[in-house]
Amino acid sequence: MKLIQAIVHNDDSDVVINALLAQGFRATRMGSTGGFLREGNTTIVSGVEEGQVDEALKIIKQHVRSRLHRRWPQAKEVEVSGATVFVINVERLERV
Ligand code: 2BA
Repeated sequence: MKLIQAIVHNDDSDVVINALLAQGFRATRMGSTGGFLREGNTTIVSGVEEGQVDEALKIIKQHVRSRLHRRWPQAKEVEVSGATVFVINVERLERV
């Protein structure tokens, strides 16, 4: 089993979660804050079988977009990716 941890823009989070759930995935949404921009984003956590990782990543990619962001008027623009995704090995999952 794998744990997908996807950091997405708040405005994309509903549509990503809905699309994952519609395809039978389970997911948890966590409010988070980017360390650099210090703005709210959403971390979506989903435990999936190894063979489902690619499908879940495809769904995430289909429902996010990158954005240019400027922290203050004089600052350089940065490109915030649609999703920053970690895929982590899960030793064990229990629902008791
Ligand atoms: P933030 O940390 O607020 O970063 C927002 C965007 O600012 C980044 O977009 C990147 O374009 C830029 N940025 C971040 N750190 C920078 C630095 N030290 N110098 C110059 N520019 C910098 P993304 O890379 O797409 O990241 C979007 C969000 O994903 C991040 O928000 C953070 O919440 C998370 N993230 C990205 N990489 C991560 C990592 N390696 N570990 C944990 N969280 C990460």
